[in-house]
Amino acid sequence: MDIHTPESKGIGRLHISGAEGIFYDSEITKISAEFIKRALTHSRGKADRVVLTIEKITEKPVRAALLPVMTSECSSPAEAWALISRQMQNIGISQKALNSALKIVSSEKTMRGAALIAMRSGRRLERDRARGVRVSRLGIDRPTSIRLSRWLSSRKINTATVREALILASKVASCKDVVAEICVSDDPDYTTGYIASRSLGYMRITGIKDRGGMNGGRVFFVKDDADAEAIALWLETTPVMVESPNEKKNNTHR
Ligand code: WAQ
Ligand code: MG
Repeated sequence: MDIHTPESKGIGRLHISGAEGIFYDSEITKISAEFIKRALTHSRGKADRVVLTIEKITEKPVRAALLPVMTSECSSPAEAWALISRQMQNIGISQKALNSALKIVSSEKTMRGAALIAMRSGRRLERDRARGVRVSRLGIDRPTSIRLSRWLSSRKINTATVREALILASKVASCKDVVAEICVSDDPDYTTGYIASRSLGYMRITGIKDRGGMNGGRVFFVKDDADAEAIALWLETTPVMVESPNEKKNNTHR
């Protein structure tokens, strides 16, 4: 689903938000209603166009492990960024790549998708820099979903925002050429973001942005010699179902 602002003078339509998932047939009417309700009450603005697309998935989804969740409390974006830099440097992300990432997540000119950044050179690798790479065709299997809801509820964070971000991060982390992700919500009131990688898991970071900020974005750090086109295609089109890591072995793909 995608929602847009009205055309304003000379600017054209702005993309407010999007959401996607893989669902069973029996869930589709309920999920569609939930998506539409979210679209009509979004904190980034009032939409005048909502586009809902429902596609049958014909390929058998590949499996990816649900990342483990932890939370680091930070009280300001500066403190959060210091933590992020430390963690990212530990897994080999260069200063150049971090600077490039900071620029993206601090910008109010938000992208629809994520930037692909080479982890050493810091170069931007995605073909369309205004749009970025939009991760899609991702879901969670039923037993994992039930267990996850229970666990998140016990920590009072069982929201669609957390669940969807965790599923997305788990798909992204399962791509072998992606080394890490940084995410800052573009919703002005959502000040918790996360960093994620196969080794780090899904690390939520509070205070990652100032309340009221219209900035936000996602960055995927990839290996410098990786095929960026192939990564983008995989993230956008390959159906992936996330499941508890104990269900089966931890797969990486591509
Ligand atoms: N694929 C790639 N990039 C995306 C996608 C997608 N499907 N959806 C959003 N983005 C990018 C886009 O640039 C947005 O501006 C940015 O990410 C932020 O998107 O555990 O709500 O949907 O409490 O605003 C983190 C949850 C929530 C942390 C993140 O992101 C927690 C969030 P938003
Ligand atoms: Mg948003």
